[in-house]
Amino acid sequence: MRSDGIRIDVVTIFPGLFEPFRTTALLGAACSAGIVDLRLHDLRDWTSDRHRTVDDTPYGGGPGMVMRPEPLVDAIEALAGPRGKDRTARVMLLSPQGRRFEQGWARELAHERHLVLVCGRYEGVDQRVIETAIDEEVSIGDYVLAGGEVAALAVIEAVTRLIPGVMGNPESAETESFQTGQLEGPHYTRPAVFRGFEVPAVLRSGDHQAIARWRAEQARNTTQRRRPDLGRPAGREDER
Ligand code: JCQ
Repeated sequence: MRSDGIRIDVVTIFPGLFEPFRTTALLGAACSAGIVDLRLHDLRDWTSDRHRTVDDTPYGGGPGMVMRPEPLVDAIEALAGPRGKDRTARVMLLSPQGRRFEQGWARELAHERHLVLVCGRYEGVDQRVIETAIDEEVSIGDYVLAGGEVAALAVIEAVTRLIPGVMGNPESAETESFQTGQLEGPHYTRPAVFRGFEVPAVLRSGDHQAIARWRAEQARNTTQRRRPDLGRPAGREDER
């Protein structure tokens, strides 16, 4: 791995789900270039019974199954060591009960050297895993997934695209939505007329100042209409 890169270990019962993301597009290139060291681990490798069992019935009854603590804690400690001040990795459990994942958190994680993402399945993981081995629980939104894998992929993509050298164009990561705290306005490419709909004339005018002003206004309007909860960029609190 490159010395400024990031190592991301994923613990999952479905490591194959991550393969196309590890080998395709910008993340695939970043892995090949050694900027991102994405390591997939099959949780069942830390089981010791003949059936490689990762789940069991819930104490107290109820529907579904719960993930057994032993394989999860063994896996996490093998990858990150015991929880405590000597641990250098951040061990995160994807969970609807977690703190909401946002761009600011992605920006922070992009500076880390080592993440361990733990994917639960079934009804959840035994609470003692969270208390003994997990550093933080992460939610990507208020809905329930069948497992943590899709949520882990969202975190991996949001974090790694911010690492210098991962995006094709280092500028576009900066100017995009949320980096500015606003939504973006519309984008256009050729043809100049599509099914009778024209590209706004200002974008074809060559007047870069006018284009920048128009884009800023579009971003402001889109944000105000669709996401009035998003604050204006710093220093623009008095504008309407
Ligand atoms: C993450 N928003 C929703 C599903 C159990 C930890 O146990 C479980 C984890 C999951 C996956 O996470 C989510 C999720 N953010 O569903 C079931």
